[in-house]
Amino acid sequence: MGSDCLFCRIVAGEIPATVVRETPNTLAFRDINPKAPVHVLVIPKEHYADVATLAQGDPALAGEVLATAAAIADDEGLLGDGFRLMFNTDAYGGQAIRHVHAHLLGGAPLGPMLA
Ligand code: D5M
Repeated sequence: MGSDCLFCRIVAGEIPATVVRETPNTLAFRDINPKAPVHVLVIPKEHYADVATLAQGDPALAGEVLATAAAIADDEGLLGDGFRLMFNTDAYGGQAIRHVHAHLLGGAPLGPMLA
């Protein structure tokens, strides 16, 4: 995808981000507009538009994204109290950036998702 994709540009080091974890195939960085005390985005370095194309195209890589998110939840002290991990997907899901990203949210009670 490259220069048209904001998150590909973060992976390439062309745009700064506060990186909290990097693995050979994934990158995690703090959300620029945090909605919770901990708000981290976890992405595969390879461009997939959304979680459906990622999970269907490379399920092992989807698993690596989840494993990276779990490791950060542990690092950030979220295990035990709990956290939210979510993928906004396409138009109805409210996905603004079309490079798949997991939102890892925690550090305070988040309330019910569907009230
Ligand atoms: O969420 C897209 C998320 O991406 C939203 O919470 C803001 C965040 N964002 C946008 N630009 C940046 C940069 N440059 N660094 C870190 N975070 C960023 P969505 O699920 O697509 O609505």
